[in-house]
Amino acid sequence: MSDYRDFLGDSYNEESGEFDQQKAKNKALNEKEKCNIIICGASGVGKSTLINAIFGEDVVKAGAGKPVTQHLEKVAIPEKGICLWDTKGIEAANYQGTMESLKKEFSQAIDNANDDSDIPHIGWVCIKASSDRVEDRDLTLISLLAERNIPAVVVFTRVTGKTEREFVEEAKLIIDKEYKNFLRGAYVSVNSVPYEIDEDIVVKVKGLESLIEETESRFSEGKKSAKNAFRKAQRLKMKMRFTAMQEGARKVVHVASFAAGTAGASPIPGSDAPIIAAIQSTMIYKINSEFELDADNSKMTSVLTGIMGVTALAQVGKAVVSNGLKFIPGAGTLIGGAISAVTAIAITEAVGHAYITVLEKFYDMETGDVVFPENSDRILSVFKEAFSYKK
Ligand SMILES: Nc1nc2c(ncn2[C@@H]2O[C@H](COP(=O)(O)OP(=O)(O)OP(=O)(O)O)[C@@H](O)[C@H]2O)c(=O)[nH]1
Ligand SMILES: [Mg+2]
Repeated sequence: MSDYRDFLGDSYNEESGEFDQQKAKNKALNEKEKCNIIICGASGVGKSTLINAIFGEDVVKAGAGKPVTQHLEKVAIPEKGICLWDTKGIEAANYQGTMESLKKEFSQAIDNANDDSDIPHIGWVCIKASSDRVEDRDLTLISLLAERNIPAVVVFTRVTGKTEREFVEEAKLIIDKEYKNFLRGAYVSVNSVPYEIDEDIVVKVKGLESLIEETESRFSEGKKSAKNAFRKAQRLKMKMRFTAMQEGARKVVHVASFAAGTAGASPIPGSDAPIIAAIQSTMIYKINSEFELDADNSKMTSVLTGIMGVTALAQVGKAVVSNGLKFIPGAGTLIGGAISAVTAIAITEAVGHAYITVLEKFYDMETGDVVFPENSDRILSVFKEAFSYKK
């Protein structure tokens, strides 16, 4: 675990005592657990529709698509902790040429990756169930993932009736001939949007939750944090999302408290109160990002000021979060100078857990989002009620 310097990074300047909220916020976002998913399939099979159905309507629009190469596009959405790789332009015409270049581009992308954070953790191969047959290109796509040992799920899209279901059964047999050991039955049929056959006959959305379950079970043992990121990012199994967010936030509190302990334990000239207040503010930003909450800066300033006011760090804490205000060296004497490691840990834990309670309280289980009330006083009163630290 990291000491307070690593935890704060460049968001806190020890010399000047300046705390930069924006930097803390960015750091929180950068350090959020991430999952890379590659979604492969021919044009028009329903890749974008599927992504929106799983991760929320705004995903494809919101993510600034970065065309990496001709046939690969990466869409990074740091707030959601996901990066989507989308294959592009795989058409029936000249598919061989296309597949050759995609293979090359895919290999290069992986060979050039700096580390695990640049490699897909999981792949979805989409095949339209209203097709006539399984195409070579679909098998090639599966082979791309198999060669690189990227766990995959084959997703049959637009499964809207008996004909499609029959296609799926046949397709599974064909694919299993070569990839049974690799896929181990990871086939899911979905209908990502309601399909209207006639005015009074509509095929409902289905299969999406199964896709989430199947995907979850496919992550390799060593990819816990990618799996957590996936659990938090998907928006259909809300209980799973909420639990994963809570667990992530509790981990943040643990790490932050440890960092606060290292500040309490080291002989810092002046006082360690400002540093501890900065750690707690950073922790709160990290908890926000665990819950995918992007509250605006002015609201967060008043929330943080209020929270610091509740704790023993009142005087300094207020100074830390008021934008632009520098610390007066020795300000910590206001609360009696050095803080012991034990106290630093205990206060930070108490602040963290009370703040998690706040987000739980304003979490909407239907939409999967935290909705803060307009009035920060309501946020603070929940915090005060939950905060228990007695000297
Ligand atoms: N009924 C039904 N329609 C779907 C489904 N998936 C996609 N569609 C429709 O198929 C069309 C193409 O879907 P997209 O999601 O744009 O396909 P894509 O794979 O992203 O296509 P490209 O980005 O062009 O490669 C859209 O009109 C979708 O509404 C599905 O599961 N069920
Ligand atoms: Mg698309």
